[in-house]
Amino acid sequence: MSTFVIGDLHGHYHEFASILLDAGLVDKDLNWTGGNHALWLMGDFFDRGPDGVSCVDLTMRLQEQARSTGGEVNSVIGNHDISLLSAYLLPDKMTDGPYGTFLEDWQRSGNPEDLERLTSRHVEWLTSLPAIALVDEYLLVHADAVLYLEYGSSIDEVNQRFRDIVYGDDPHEWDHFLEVFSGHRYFWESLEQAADFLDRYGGKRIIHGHTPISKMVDIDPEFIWKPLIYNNGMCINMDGGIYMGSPGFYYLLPPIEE
Ligand SMILES: [Mn+2]
Repeated sequence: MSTFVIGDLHGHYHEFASILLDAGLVDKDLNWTGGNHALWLMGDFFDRGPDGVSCVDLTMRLQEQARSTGGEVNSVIGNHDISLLSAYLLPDKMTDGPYGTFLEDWQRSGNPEDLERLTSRHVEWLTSLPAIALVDEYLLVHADAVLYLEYGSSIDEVNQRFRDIVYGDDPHEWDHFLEVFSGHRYFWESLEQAADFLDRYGGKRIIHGHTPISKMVDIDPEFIWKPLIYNNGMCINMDGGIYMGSPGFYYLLPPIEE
């Protein structure tokens, strides 16, 4: 059994389908052919791109199909997923920031069609996604940001806190959450910060998305077809920047030898 990881999709459904085909996880009709393999997404299904709802629909359908063959499809939740949820769940409440309501704030990078097509079924699925997952000694988080540490000292605690916030309707809590969830480069800043993060939550490698690789190193997104591995191999950035022109890619988690 192997684990495949795919980074931030941002509504790029066709690229998602191509990556899945390329990985051999689906057939040409996009039905699961991954058997008992696992596939993890890194969150940020929405915004900056044309069709986030179809990305989620396909993921949800593959999750069902994979279950029936002993496989697994899952995702950690991203800040843009939370941002869309805020527009759906508390559209008219005011944020603390300069842009007015949660709906107006979301509209700056959101696709109106996604909000129109979003159903309670999608919302239920999105709100159930974990913030952090430990998969074969790899610690998966969407963002390379410090916020997780603010919300708990164990994986279960952080996942529970995330859920409490999205099931709640306190605009200040939502607002703060969205703000700290948009931090970047926390692991890139220092190897110690990354090591402490692993000490806190467990695992031997951090896998994240959220910060396009071209914003860390000087490479044209069109030529990014593999993750950026940094901090002596401790950190793996999966965000090729599909919305900036990267074709996207999958990463097959190698066994960790130490
Ligand atoms: Mn993000």
